[in-house]
Amino acid sequence: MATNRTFTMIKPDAFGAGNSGAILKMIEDAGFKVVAMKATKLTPELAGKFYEVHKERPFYADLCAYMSSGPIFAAILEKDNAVEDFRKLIGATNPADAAEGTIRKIFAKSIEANAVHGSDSDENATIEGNFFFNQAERVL
Ligand code: YYY
Ligand code: MG
Repeated sequence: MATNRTFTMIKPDAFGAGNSGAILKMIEDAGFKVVAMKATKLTPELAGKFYEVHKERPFYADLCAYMSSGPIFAAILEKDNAVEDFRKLIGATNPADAAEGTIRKIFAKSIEANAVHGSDSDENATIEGNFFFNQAERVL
């Protein structure tokens, strides 16, 4: 079932650099409403679970270490066509390839420390939102 929600994280590089507010402003200015949000810090085990789909990839161990290296913001966002529009707003995984004006182009430090996460499908948006938030922690 198509939904109008996506899931994002402001990753340790952007959080640590104090860019969370500027990134959230870009997200809100693009028409997304925050329906759940919290600051948290992943353990390596939780990061491993979140990115389990990548467990055979060469970057997996580094990614799990990186994503548990500092605090993050996790959030569920709402907008028509949320998943696709949010992927457009954040830009390509590698900031070197990201379009001008995208969040990753502006804030990412590297392909790994790339400032933000965005779900890649409606199904994964639901799974990822449920990974961080229970029913009482989000706008229904
Ligand atoms: O969905 P997206 O975050 O744009 O990229 P994925 O291919 O799902 O990879 C997840 C995450 O892994 C990416 O945001 C950074 C990291 N990564 C990496 O460190 N090196 C790569 N060659 C590819 C991805
Ligand atoms: Mg992905």
